[in-house]
Amino acid sequence: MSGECRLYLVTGNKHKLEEAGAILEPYGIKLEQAPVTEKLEIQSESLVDIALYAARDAYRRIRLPLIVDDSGLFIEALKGFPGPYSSYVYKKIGYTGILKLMEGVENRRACFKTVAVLIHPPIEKVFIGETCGVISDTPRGMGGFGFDPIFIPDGHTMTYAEMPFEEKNKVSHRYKAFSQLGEWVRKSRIKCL
Ligand code: ITT
Repeated sequence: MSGECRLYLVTGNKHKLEEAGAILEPYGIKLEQAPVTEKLEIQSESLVDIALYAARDAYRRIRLPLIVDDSGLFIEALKGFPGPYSSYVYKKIGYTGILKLMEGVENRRACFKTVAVLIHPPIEKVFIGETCGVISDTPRGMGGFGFDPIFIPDGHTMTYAEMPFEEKNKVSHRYKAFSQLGEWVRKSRIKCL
């Protein structure tokens, strides 16, 4: 790879774009919002399948080197719920709904996962990041987005939403997936726009 590399993120979520963009910057990658923001979301238990399907569909439509980020919160006591349904569940019941489901539940273990799929034909690569921790008893913090106010990553006392942007971006599931992606692009010989 030489010079700057421009890649497109297919998302309607500006927080994802900000976080992933900041993670990829040190790798010489400029992340831009793709000209399509709607992802085709199939129903599946697998984030990898959901992300791959959405990425292939988006590529057919825009024909630009792109990334799809599909993420989810997997709560052990709820058998992995909301997992692949996180987006829908967040819109319907939000984190307060999740806290209600967790009332009186002692096991508060949970993991956030990000699957980032890069499509740059003929290349198709999948990068996975996971950060585990616990669900807090009450929502805390104003930063971040989604379920951030109720997730405390292992080794920390703050929720993601209490952490400064840079700190969440050093420990998060998204950081783990996108830093692998950045590393891979840096080492590869893909041609960039
Ligand atoms: P796009 O599909 O347009 O990219 P989305 O927000 O719908 O945006 P997902 O399908 O990946 O994204 O849904 C995952 C949901 O999980 C999302 O709506 C958030 O509520 C939540 N989520 C994902 N990443 C998160 C993070 O870093 N912190 C907190 N919540 C997150």
